[in-house]
Amino acid sequence: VKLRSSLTSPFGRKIRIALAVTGLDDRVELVLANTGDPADSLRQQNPLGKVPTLLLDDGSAVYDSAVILDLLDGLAGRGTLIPTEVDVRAHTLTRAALADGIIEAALLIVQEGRFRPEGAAPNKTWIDLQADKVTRGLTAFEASPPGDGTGVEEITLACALGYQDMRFKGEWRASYPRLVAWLDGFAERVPAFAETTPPVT
Ligand SMILES: N[C@@H](CCC(=O)N[C@@H](CS)C(=O)NCC(=O)O)C(=O)O
Repeated sequence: VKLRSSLTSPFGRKIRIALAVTGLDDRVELVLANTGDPADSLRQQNPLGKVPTLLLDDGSAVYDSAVILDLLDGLAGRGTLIPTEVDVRAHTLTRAALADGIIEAALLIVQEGRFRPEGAAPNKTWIDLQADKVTRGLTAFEASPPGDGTGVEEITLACALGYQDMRFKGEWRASYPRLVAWLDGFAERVPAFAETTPPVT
């Protein structure tokens, strides 16, 4: 089994942490992908050309990160990463979706800059629309931080906060003290969090 990802993708980081948490990491080889390279086989493996993409031994691909996490949960024993009880599961997956949405909005801000034509002004309307999603999302988590679990909700939020650290100089830390404390605790419980810190790019 191969994991196509980059060292900077926050969605890929979710999978790398989940592999460590479930102990499935020795069954999966990380094969770096360059999403910007049309010649990278990633686009054949996943028509969307996105990471993370998991390649199974039969050659089939599993994506996106939420689906990969569901597969890992099944392989590790149902309930390891995602609760099985119907209502708890829906609420936990909603919180994970909120954390995913925080990552997505932050990524859209980064991409606005990356794909902005030379000399063009920043698209403030777009940036504000996305930044407000991040603010509202982090405010919601600050009001009720996750507990001390290591499941889909906690892993996804940790990656969302880690992405804020990487791309926005950790500015979130001044406004969300409970999340700072929560992330410190998560990092202590889950060594894979520090081990997957993105390289400075
Ligand atoms: N919903 C997807 C999002 C994955 C995603 O957006 N990955 C980014 C890197 S962080 C990517 O591959 N971007 C390249 C592209 O969209 O062409 C997931 O959870 O896996």
